[in-house]
Amino acid sequence: MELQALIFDVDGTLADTERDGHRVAFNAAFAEAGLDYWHWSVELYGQLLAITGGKERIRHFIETCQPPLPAEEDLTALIARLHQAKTRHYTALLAQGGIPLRPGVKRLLQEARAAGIRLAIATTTTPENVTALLERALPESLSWFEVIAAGDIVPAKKPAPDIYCYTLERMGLDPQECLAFEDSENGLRSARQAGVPTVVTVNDYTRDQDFSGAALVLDHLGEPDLPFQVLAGRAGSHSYFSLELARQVHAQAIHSEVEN
Ligand code: XBP
Ligand code: MG
Repeated sequence: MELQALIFDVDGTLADTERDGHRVAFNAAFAEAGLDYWHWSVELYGQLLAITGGKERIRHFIETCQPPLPAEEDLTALIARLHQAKTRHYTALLAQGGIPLRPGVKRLLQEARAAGIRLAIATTTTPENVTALLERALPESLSWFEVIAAGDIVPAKKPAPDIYCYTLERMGLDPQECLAFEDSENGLRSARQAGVPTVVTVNDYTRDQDFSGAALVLDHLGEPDLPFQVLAGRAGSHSYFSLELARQVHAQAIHSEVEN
């Protein structure tokens, strides 16, 4: 099957948004609500990232760390209120400073688009967050993605395959006609369970996770003057991730699935 589309995760993949973006916004929301004892350090946040989705992550924190809670408020209402504030802080933070796209992302998007390869997003994050990121980092790209599947649009978040299944259905594509880009084990599991071959670009929070089943694992997509490092899989003589390499990795992945 020919490669028809690239499907991108957002957080950690398009941009390094977690440590200096989402985490900071969660803490700002906690402080604003007067929850003085709630603070997610860089290290604690790394552990909390095992749970995808901001609302789910707050609930997990409450259940496992048992921080002091404000009296007389239903837990679901408290979480919803904190998460709304967090989204406000996060989108404001992006609008002010912006978080740059990771190496090679813009170049690959442009190359794919010029070649008529279809583009989509499959993410756990809230839709406003995707818009805020891209509006600042690469505004024209918002119209390049024919599907932006985000947040609560499916009830089961990554590592469940639902967000990828939804994206594939909307695009009318077979999973084997696509290549996914993820940065985490949860994201990889989501894409693989949906049957989509997946390239992983790791970051500081995800570097040591289990990426078995990935078609290729890199430190980043690379640029002509910033070669990537191959952490698993084969990239031949390539030193940055081009559409040619995307086609090659996709073909290898399909071929090895047929063999296994
Ligand atoms: C990203 C996430 C998101 C963000 C927070 O996972 O887990 O929850 O951390 O976003 P992935 P919200 O990259 O695998 O999609 O607070 O908007 O949920
Ligand atoms: Mg991610």
